[in-house]
Amino acid sequence: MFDALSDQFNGIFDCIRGKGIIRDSDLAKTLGEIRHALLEADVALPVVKDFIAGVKEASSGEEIVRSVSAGQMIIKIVHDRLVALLGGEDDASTLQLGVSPPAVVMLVGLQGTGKTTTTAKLAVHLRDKLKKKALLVSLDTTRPAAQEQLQVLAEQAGLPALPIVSGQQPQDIAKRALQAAQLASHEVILLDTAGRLQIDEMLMREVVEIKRLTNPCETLLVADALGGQDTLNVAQKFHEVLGISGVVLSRMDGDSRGGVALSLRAATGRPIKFLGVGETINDLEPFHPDRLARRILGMGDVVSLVERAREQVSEEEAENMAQHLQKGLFDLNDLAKQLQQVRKMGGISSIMGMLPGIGKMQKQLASAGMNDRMLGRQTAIISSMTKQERTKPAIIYASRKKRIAAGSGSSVQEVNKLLKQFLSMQKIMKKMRSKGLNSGGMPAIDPSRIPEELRNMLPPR
Ligand SMILES: Nc1nc2c(ncn2[C@@H]2O[C@H](COP(=O)(O)OP(=O)(O)OP(=O)(O)O)[C@@H](O)[C@H]2O)c(=O)[nH]1
Ligand SMILES: [Mg+2]
Repeated sequence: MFDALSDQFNGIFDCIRGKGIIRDSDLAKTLGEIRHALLEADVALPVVKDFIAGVKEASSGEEIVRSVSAGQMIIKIVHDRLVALLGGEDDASTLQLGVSPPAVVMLVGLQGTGKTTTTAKLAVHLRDKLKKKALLVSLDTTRPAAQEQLQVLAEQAGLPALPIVSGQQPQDIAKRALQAAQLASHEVILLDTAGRLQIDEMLMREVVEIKRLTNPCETLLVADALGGQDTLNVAQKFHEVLGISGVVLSRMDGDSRGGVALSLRAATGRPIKFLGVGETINDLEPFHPDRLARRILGMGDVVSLVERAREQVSEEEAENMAQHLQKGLFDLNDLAKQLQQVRKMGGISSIMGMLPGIGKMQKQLASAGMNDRMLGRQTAIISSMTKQERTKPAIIYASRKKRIAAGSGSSVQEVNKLLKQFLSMQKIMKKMRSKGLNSGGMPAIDPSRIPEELRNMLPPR
């Protein structure tokens, strides 16, 4: 996500970071480079112009360009402007559900943008993160088997869906959904609607009518991040006709250059609330402008990283690991567990992307073979060892190495490399222990070690 843009910003900032006085010509050059980077990321031209004008105005003051840390101040200005461009400080992903239940959330959008998938993803999000019970309802009577598609997703995720009554019209299904939700005390109703071509007046009229009937708290447009300028036009049109409250941007896992995400707010005046980042029902991320801006600018996103660690690694698991390590018992089972934790948290590149100032190092690590494939291979190597070998790696001599290599589809060199890596980790753990430091498995998940200002930003456990 945003890799190319992030690389460009890193390069641009490297040139000004340590600078004291910034001359007008330096500022003009920096602004030119930012403009170029944004255009290359497919950000809409008027948005780019506005952005550059805003940064220029804020940076031109005498007190900034002549200050001792002019470079840093300009970086801060770009950051703040980027946050504003993405939707401001507000936590946009908070759904407005504050009416007497059931709160209706309606999803609309062009054909194939991901409405049905997003409906299921949102229900999972509501259930798992907000502890709210949502009823899934498909109003798509246009495409064959569309209602069944939602039903299947609901079943897979163990979510309630409104039973299908064949032949019923969308308006009638919506009314039935309202009654059913009241009876079964569902707090939220998620309405998946039929995909439409923009020009399809009849289908447009249908959503307007359904909106009038159900009075949704949220009318979310599901838009495709890969659609470029078309996506922006569609969003404007939907907003004009229907009045949307926010956008879910799907396919952010594809090779979107980020332009749509950066232009949508300016184009519609409506916030992006969630990002779709894959095809499974868990692939939905709340949209946080400030965190995303930091990621784009290579400043890291430690808050999301800590949250992800909390979600993926239970407190008990972390506690067990820490105790084990404190006793100086770091063995290959522990290494396997740590590799697995890294994978659960999205893999090396995803974690690296969230750490501050890691841009260049990420490339070096990747070229040294530190990547997610390596994680998989190392896990396979450890799985091919016997229980005894894992707790006592010292017994692994040549013939055992050969067997392990064959069993894991790797080479003896790779087994050697892993063992060497393990030994140096073990040494570090021992050293830390002798110095009385807690070497704990995943430092990020021990709340007492998170700086207070970060802790305050986290949701309660
Ligand atoms: N990679 C990726 N694929 C997605 C994402 N969201 C949806 N898809 C895929 O896009 C395809 C279409 O998704 P649907 O949810 O059926 O789209 P829809 O808008 O309901 O389509 P219609 O009802 O036909 O208009 C499916 O194959 C989904 O798995 C996403 O965030 N990333
Ligand atoms: Mg659909």
